[in-house]
Amino acid sequence: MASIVMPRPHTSERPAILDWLTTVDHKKLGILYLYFTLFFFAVGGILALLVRTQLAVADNDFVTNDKYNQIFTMHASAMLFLFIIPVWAGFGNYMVPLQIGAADMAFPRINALSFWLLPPAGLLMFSGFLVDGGAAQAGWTAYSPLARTLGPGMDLWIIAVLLLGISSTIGAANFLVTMFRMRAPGMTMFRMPIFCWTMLVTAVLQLLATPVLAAALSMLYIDRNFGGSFFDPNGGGNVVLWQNVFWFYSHPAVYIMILPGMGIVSEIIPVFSRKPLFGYKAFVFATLGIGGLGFSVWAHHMFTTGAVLKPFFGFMTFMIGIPTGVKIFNWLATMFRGSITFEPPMLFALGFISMFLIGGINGTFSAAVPVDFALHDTYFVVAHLHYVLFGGSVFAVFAGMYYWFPKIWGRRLNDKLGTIQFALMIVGFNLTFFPMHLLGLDGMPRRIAQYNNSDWTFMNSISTAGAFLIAVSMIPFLVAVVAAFMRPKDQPNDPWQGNTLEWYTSSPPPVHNFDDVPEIRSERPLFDLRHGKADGHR
Ligand code: HAS
Ligand code: CU
Repeated sequence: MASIVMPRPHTSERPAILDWLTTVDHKKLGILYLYFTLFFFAVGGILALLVRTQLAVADNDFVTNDKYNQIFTMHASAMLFLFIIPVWAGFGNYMVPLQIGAADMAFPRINALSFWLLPPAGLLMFSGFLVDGGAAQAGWTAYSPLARTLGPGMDLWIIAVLLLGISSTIGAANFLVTMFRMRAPGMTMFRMPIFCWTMLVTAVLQLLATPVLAAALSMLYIDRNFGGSFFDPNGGGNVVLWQNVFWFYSHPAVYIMILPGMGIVSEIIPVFSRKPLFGYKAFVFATLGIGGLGFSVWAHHMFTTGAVLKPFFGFMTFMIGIPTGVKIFNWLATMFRGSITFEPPMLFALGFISMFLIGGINGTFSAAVPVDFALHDTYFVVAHLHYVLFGGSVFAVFAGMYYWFPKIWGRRLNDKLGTIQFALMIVGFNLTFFPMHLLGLDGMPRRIAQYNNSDWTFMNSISTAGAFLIAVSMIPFLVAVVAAFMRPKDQPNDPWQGNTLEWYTSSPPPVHNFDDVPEIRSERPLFDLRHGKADGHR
């Protein structure tokens, strides 16, 4: 069968800035998402350094309690809502249409709307620092009754998170329709790249869970501004209700934050091991399994309220380790006897697997109810969430950056700088977060501005030093990016000998993505082409 010729849209001659502001091209929107989210990664990072400076030693008074609460709340809110969740929409926007052989997303204008909801949300959330009483300070979980009583910064936070929720809901619908309706001929569902599958399941989770968050936030807004008492026992409300609705969204949301990262790692491991992904279908079903089980574990955040069915939620939480374990096994089996090379994308992918494994297993500790009663609200949980979210998600973001940079920007990031960044980051990361396990076991509570136990100073100062090392690890990355942009675009279509369709077209791709799409006979169309198993223009 010959290759399929794609239609070409017109290209327009407009000022570049106008072009960026009005673009509906999934690639440009993807790039805007990446710029936006990396900006908030930096903002969140600076707030984290403030948190760590305050906690470096016992009885520190670098910031007031009140400021501290704002800082840690806005740190987490920026990292989760303005960085990790939308960064996947960024990679997804750029890569999903390319990987399935489409010319764009299904609804390009809705796609632009999904992106343009983010900047006002970011502005609103952070403008809290300018109003009376300061920014939100009830944690990213906004627990009531505390969240009912705080100043207007809390309202700004609620509206911002609502906007972000709308953005991810319509974005999710767009991804689903794109993957269901726009696949190139021959690209069956079970030939879609794993990254697309993880975006698909993520989109389903977003579509089902985010409206619940929107409802929760609306109730909180009504409680705060219109005399509601959803979460006020004095008016017949229930504070645990907030936790139920919040976690019904936010536990699935932790998989929203990790699944696409797992997808990226699953793209990288086979390419740099020169082997097909071990157990493609098992991987897809494991992803679906995590998605499904993800809705039945939320109450593991609420064991200590005593108001949930502990054996059920404990058991389900253990169960969710199984599909995740399948994935770890798949990645290891893919590497087994492969001819592995250690370019930066692979280093970050390996960092992901090892660090996420630690985070996953220490999460399972808290699934055991009696253990959770000891660990809940201690630094152990903070260690867990950072091993999965930084050791997992953030390592995957950088894996994806190094891997797809040549495709997106036509230039390759310097390997040496990437290796240095990785080395600094993994050391800094473990210095920062490993001691938190020990502090948590020793009973150090989380979400405190000060501790007056000088026994905890040693571990805390190591942790603070590690945080600054993580900050330093961003320098080689920035240097690599600047250096790359100072060179002309020189990347071939397929610099890594990839497997998936995005490597078929030029780097960066033309506006219409593909001049033609090769025959697709497996989940590795480019491998098939290189080995003469399919037709294409090359
Ligand atoms: Fe979690 C709290 C349990 C995955 C993020 N998690 C959090 C918070 C965040 C977060 C942000 O059950 C704090 C929220 C807050 O601010 O209060 N989590 C788990 C479990 C998994 C898990 C069981 N979490 C994630 C991911 C996240 C994330 C992914 C984001 C990216 N988490 C909890 C619990 C709490 C919690 C409690 C509440 C704690 C508290 O008290 O507040 C699983 O999905 C992890 C599965 C992965 C593995 C590793 C690979 C599996 C293999 C198979 C064999 C492993 C076995 C386990 C048989 C398990 C290799 C061995 C077990 C032993 C004990 C040795
Ligand atoms: Cu959870």
